[in-house]
Amino acid sequence: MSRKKLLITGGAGFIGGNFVQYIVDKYSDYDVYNLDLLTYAGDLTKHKQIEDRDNYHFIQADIADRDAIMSLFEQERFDYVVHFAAESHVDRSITDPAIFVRTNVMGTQVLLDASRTIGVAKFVHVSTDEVYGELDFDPTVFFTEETPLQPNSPYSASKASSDLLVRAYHETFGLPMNITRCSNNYGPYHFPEKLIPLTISKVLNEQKLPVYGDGANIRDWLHVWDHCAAIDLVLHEGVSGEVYNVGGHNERTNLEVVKTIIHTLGKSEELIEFVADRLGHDKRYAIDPTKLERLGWKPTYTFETGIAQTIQWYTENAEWWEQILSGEYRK
Ligand code: NAD
Ligand code: TDX
Repeated sequence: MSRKKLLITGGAGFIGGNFVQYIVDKYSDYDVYNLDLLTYAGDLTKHKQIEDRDNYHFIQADIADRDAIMSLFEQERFDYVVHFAAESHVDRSITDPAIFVRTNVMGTQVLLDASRTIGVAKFVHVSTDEVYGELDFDPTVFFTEETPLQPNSPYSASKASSDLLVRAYHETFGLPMNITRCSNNYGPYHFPEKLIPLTISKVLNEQKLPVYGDGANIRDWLHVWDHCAAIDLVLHEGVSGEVYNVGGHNERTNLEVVKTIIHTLGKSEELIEFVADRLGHDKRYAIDPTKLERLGWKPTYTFETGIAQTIQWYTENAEWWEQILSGEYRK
């Protein structure tokens, strides 16, 4: 079998970084190209173990740089594209929406143009359950692939826009694609601005833990390695043109998540500090993953096993998140 060329965008970030390592380890017959601009969220120290492998290549580039992306595609003729690169933090999208439109919408469009012009066997667009908007607290109702898109934040609106472009390039130009919509990920190398890594790092430093509003908002947590396996399956087995939701039925209120971390690390709940709520704060996300399960996917972590593994990882790898918090990683 001939070698395959796989382009992974955003492979210096959290999920893309875990996916790069997963693929490089699993497929020695794939040449993996990690394309990343190295924004504040990108960090290559996580790839020390694989950076010398023959089947791993890093390219520093901006997905919105049309000339650079077109010439790269002409030169490399990728078989597959898995697209993670994005501005990903909801709070930042409230203070600075413009960069979210540039990266998430225009950047995706540039990649789509390059993919359809040069031709790829599959374009997998990694999206989010946040494009469906919010659910109320009725535990019998979930997001399915048929739920209408009703994004509420500038971040989710930019992701929904990119989803629609991917869909349109399939319908109009026949681009082979899948869209995955995943619930909240957690696990190793999660940037410490997001709830779980922020809370773990602050508990370890005995600092106050900011909980927005009353802490009753619900997220559906998925271990990043289970997400990687889902994307692998969709890339190879997903029916072109289809959307797949990814989630593991692990709904928790934010307060439950924070208290679990505090108790696991043997600290006091007095660290919790209720702060002003996020603007437009979505109440609840919850995924129905039946369609992906029918394709053959099943999560291996429960929230209990996954959060225990994650807390242990952050405890044992303090030098990774400390260099992020100090800004040292930017050097
Ligand atoms: P992240 O912020 O950790 O990483 C994003 C990466 O993209 C960084 O390495 C950054 O340098 C890179 N990047 C940003 N702008 C770029 C540009 N213009 N050109 C090239 N690279 C650029 O994000 P993440 O949490 O790993 O999320 C990855 C993807 O998964 C995103 O598309 C996000 O919307 C989606 N997603 C995330 C979650 C989650 O819980 N984290 C859940 C569902 C979906
Ligand atoms: O300090 C905090 N305090 C707090 O109460 C932070 C950072 C968050 N929160 C709350 C807001 C959310 O209800 O915790 C919940 C999780 O917040 P984030 O970690 O910022 O994640 P969320 O906004 O749910 O979005 C994440 O999941 C979906 C990712 O960042 C997105 O990229 C993904 O699409």
